[in-house]
Amino acid sequence: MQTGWVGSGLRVFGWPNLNEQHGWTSLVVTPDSIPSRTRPGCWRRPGCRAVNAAGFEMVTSMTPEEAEKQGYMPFGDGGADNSTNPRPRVYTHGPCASPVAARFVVPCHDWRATEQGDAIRRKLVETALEVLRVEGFVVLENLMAPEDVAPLEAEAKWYLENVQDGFIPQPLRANRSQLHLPYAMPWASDWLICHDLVLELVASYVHNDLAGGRTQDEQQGSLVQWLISGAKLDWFRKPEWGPKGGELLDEPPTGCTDVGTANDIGPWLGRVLVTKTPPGSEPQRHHRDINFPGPSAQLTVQVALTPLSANNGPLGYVPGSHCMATPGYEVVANPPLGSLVLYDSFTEHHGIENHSPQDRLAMYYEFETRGVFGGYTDIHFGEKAAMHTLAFRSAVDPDLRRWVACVGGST
Ligand SMILES: O=C(O)CCC(=O)C(=O)O
Ligand SMILES: [Fe+2]
Repeated sequence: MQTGWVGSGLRVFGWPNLNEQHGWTSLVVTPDSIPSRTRPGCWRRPGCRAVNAAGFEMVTSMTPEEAEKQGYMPFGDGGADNSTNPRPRVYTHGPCASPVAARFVVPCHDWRATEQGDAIRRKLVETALEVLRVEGFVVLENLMAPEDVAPLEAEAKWYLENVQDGFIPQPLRANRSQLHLPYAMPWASDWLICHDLVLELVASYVHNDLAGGRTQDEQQGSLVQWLISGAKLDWFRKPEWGPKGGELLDEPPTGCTDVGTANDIGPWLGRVLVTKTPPGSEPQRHHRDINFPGPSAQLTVQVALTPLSANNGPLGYVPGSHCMATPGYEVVANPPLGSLVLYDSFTEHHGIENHSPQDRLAMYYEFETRGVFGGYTDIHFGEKAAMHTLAFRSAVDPDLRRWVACVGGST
């Protein structure tokens, strides 16, 4: 645990408790209150620590079979939420839909009926960006044609049941698993991974470049400054919080993403995965997918492949938690097929229980700035997965970077 003096003379003990309400003047934490990450949590043995050159704790990379042999559990304990006091939930859709949840949903059906540059599209971009910035996630309802998305579920099912050589399914919290998708049809379709609305939102939203060239301690120090300053997203646009030149920026260490180059800022495509939540899966613990370098550094896109219902394993999000709000309830996003959910990976969320008799499958892809610690090694998803990651990036990044150049600095 780090201790230190920062800013206006406040004593800050480690990383403030991200899960509890706190005032700006009393940031006292214990190691237990540091939220654990999802992705780097695979195969963790208590007491066994290895850190990379930026000071981030690495996890063990191995196959699920090896892990079982050695008695490792995903996330140390499986990652299910055993709390007896769950947060109240509101639902965006279905029979339990609540009017309270309407503000997280942007109806995007009209996107398909209009052209680039149309005023309707401009309005949709503005509205979705505002929801994302204020709430830390946004539901893009009916953005894609359900008939285009529907066939993907069977494709994903086949792919999960016929794991290809060089790919390894890896566990997530509470019985879920994840497999890297191949750069092949239908996953490589433009309408799926290069959607103009998604890319413009990513380019406009993702602007936290703190991770570039900084150690974990440096990122933590900066993030405390951010908290003290009032936790506003635009703080990260200040030039002093841009990437820091040096070896860590030139060659991000293992576990930190090497997207982009040392001379560029803003987002790039990370990985493209499919996630399975089997029937009977328990709710996950609330978590952030990344802790450092805070919000607007990584944005995840969820494309549900199985139609979501209230209890077949959709995700619950804590609105405003990317900027440290703790509203005391969560929003379960269960929109119709063809909808997307975009969430800041720093927003608190969790997969909720799957009480249906079927697997719930979803595609995820994320966008991130250089240096963000995700904890993955290149071989985590199998020795061939990295090659497919690169192929996805070469397809998506040129379009994305055009958007970055176009909207650069927008708020
Ligand atoms: O259940 C899922 O689809 C993903 C849940 C999740 O948030 C995670 O494992 O990080
Ligand atoms: Fe997650």
